Amino acid sequence: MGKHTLQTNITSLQGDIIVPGDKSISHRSVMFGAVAEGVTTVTGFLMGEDCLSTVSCFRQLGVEIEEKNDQMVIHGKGWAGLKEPSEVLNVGNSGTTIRLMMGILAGRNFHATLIGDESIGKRPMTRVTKPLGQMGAKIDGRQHGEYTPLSIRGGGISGIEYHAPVASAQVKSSILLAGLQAEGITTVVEPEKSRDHTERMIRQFGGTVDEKGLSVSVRGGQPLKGTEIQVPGDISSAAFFLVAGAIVPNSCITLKNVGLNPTRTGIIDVMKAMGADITIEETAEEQFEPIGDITIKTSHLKGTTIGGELIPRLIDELPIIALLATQAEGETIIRDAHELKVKETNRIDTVVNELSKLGASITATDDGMVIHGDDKDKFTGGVVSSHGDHRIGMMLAVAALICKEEVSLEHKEAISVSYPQFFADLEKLM
Ligand code: SPQ
Repeated sequence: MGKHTLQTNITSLQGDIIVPGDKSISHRSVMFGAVAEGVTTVTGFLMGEDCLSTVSCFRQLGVEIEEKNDQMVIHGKGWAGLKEPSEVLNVGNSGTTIRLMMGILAGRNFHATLIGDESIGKRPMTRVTKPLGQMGAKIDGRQHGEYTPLSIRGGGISGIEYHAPVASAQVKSSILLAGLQAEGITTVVEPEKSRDHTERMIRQFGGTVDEKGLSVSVRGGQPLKGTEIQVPGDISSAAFFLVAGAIVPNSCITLKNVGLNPTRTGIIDVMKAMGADITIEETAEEQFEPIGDITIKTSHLKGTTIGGELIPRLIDELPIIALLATQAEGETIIRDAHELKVKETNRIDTVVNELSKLGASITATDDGMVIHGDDKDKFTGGVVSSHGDHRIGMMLAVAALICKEEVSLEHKEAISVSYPQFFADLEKLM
């Protein structure tokens, strides 16, 4: 494991960062490319460990995927081109890989076993195994299909109308991917809108999808055709620099090429409400996914309340938003965020425990946290851990920038899941 000493006492961050490719879109580009007919070329693919797990699983399913310079080239042969894997499929740390791949495998009449790392072994899977089972797939796993290892034999599935108990793009996408192979129409109704990359991807591959409010439907049996995908920068990765720029004194950072899909931009809304000095220049017309450059400067911040429909639009940014709130005047309340408990770690506990070690005053609640601001001078130093969670690791590296004393990070390696060059990019700004 080893401890990594983080940069502390930083007095200014200045410069531009080209944000690496969006993780959610990179996963989906490979999955759709694999089941489409013909060649798909993906530019700006995120070479992070999670997306590489997706690539290796689909290679095991018989799909030819080439890495050419900064492109991934996928030679899709349609749904029927997928073959029974001879070995277990290992998704590593990636919840997106396992849940979306289950939706694809639900329509395939062969057997597959799926495993992941220790964190994946604790993440709930009946949220997808139950609806996919209702469609007709045969799935089993530890605790009646709740935990890995999972085994699946798909094929002969029928469309359903599913009212999802949680707003989850992974649940929605898994059911839609099965629905594209099912008899009839498949509909998912969500309690709140989650990220819509799968819906956009279906259209990009020449398919149709009907969206009415919180309901999304697909017809089974429609052909998908290989295409070109330009992956925008990941707003969830940009988020660490947005917060760093807002809280480190005398800073001005421009984040280039960031995806601005409205189902993902909750952090921008929250930062503006808190008084952040943030400007956005949209550079690409809305087509497949909107893109732009974001500039952030240091400013005085005030506390806010975050809950309701905003939560799915910033769920992965809540750890870094919690840090931001420690530097705001007054109290910030995060609620309706139970889902944080079932991420790579229980992100309510890991955020509260690790930030408390550095001097923050922050309290866990059943569905979020309460952060008491005005801690600017309270941030000292200490030994903290990512607990194997990439977003916790990067949040702590940003927290260290405003610490007065030494900070060491345990399990730094987790950051490679979504942002392998994170520390190199951070150093460019110093
Ligand atoms: O893939 P994984 O491990 O689930 O990754 C995370 C992350 O922080 O990178 C969540 F832990 O992102 C999810 C996100 O929280 C990625 C995702 C997607 O691509 O569809 C959707 C969200 O999860 P969910 O459970 O709300 O659908």
